[in-house]
Amino acid sequence: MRVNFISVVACCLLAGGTAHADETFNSIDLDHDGRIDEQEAQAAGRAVFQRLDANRDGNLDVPEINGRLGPAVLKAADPGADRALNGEEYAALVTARFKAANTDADGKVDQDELKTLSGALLLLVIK
Ligand SMILES: [Ca+2]
Ligand SMILES: [Ca+2]
Ligand SMILES: [Ca+2]
Ligand SMILES: [Ca+2]
Repeated sequence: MRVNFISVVACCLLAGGTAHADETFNSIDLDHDGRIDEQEAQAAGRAVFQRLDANRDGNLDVPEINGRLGPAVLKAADPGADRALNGEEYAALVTARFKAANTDADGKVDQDELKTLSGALLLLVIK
């Protein structure tokens, strides 16, 4: 009985998580083909960039990034080493994470790919 109860709870939690993920997915998947192409990822990335750029100077500095990216990630994504990401640097990061998440290299990230660790890292920069 106890095992059954736990599996029912786990089932509901998973279902809830999926419903939320679908909502996010749909908002990024602009043409609703069930997959995210690089253009859609970049459009979502630009929206995130604008949302995070509180002082609208075209750069995300460390407080604006607000823990979303760790220091090592920021350093790697910031070849100019000014400790801030401009739009171009941020777009390059989105591209890199998009490619990493698209494990079958078919040009699109589907829902299963988005559920992987690489997919989670992609979501961090586009939602
Ligand atoms: Ca799509
Ligand atoms: Ca800024
Ligand atoms: Ca920079
Ligand atoms: Ca794919």
